[in-house]
Amino acid sequence: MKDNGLMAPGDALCAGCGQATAARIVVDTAGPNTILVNATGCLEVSTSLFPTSSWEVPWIHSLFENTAAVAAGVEAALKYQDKLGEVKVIAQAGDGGTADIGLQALSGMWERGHDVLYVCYDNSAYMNTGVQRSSLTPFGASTSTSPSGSHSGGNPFREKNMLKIAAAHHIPYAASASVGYPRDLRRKVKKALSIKGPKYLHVLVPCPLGWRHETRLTIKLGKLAVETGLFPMVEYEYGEITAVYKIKEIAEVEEYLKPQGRFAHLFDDSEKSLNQLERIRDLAKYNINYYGLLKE
Ligand SMILES: Cc1ncc(C[n+]2csc(CCOP(=O)(O)OP(=O)(O)O)c2C)c(N)n1
Ligand code: SF4
Repeated sequence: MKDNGLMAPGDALCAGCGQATAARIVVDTAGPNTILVNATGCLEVSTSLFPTSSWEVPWIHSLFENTAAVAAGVEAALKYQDKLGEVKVIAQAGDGGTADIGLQALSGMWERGHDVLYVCYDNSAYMNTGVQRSSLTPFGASTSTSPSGSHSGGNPFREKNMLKIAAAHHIPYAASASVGYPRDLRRKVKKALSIKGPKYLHVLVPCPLGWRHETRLTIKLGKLAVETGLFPMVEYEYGEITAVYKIKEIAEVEEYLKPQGRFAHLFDDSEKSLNQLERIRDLAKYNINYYGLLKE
């Protein structure tokens, strides 16, 4: 895949960071006529170490709470200058910045119909501040605020469905993607940017530090999340499902969970862990049936 170098090398993201690869693909596909608005989080702090910047396009750091509002303001200014379309606006944030802290500004931006692509890099926790649980942390994952132990099996809650929340705003395009499928991600970015109005991309980005997996497994885990049915790749247009990524052969959830230290406690053969594993298998089965993920 050609890389235009719009996210320059030399950032401070961890080796094997899924977010680094996904962000590079997003900005590279968008091209040089892009303004980026970046919420706080790993991607922001690791690419803007004063006095340097990794970004070869105009880039603004916003707070968590107002990322979508800042992007909406940039869009309005471009509209006033008659430059919208010629220049694209992309907002980007982690799952904490998107599903928790920045959600109300995001909802407002969608409702008002701003011509902005919002990208959520979902590494499923607040990684930058020490792996605290977010509302997108999967059931059973051990984090610093949902640690596994004798009285806890990790995160007791099921994650929010951010894609459905986006689709419920009847925006022109909302899709999920995974860094495990870079060509598919590139296609979705192109498609989103060809559509006028608010667009949302939810990208799964495995994080070796928080998921506690070997750095070489990032892309493989990005694929297995999809192949197990735990992370369905779905496209919505104006609130309706228009495409689903079909799986040829369903992978076992254990194959996905075992290489990740955050799920290590689920393999101690206790009754509690076996029940939790069964619940995760059920979540995967639910997605497979609900979205019709299996290729016939
Ligand atoms: C309102 C607010 N609350 C908390 C923080 C502290 N903080 C900085 S980065 C971060 C975690 C970011 O998590 P996420 O958005 O998922 O991005 P990641 O670092 O995982 O890529 C937090 C909580 C902050 N900067 N502002
Ligand atoms: S902590 Fe995770 S998301 Fe943050 S830079 Fe490291 S690998 Fe990437």
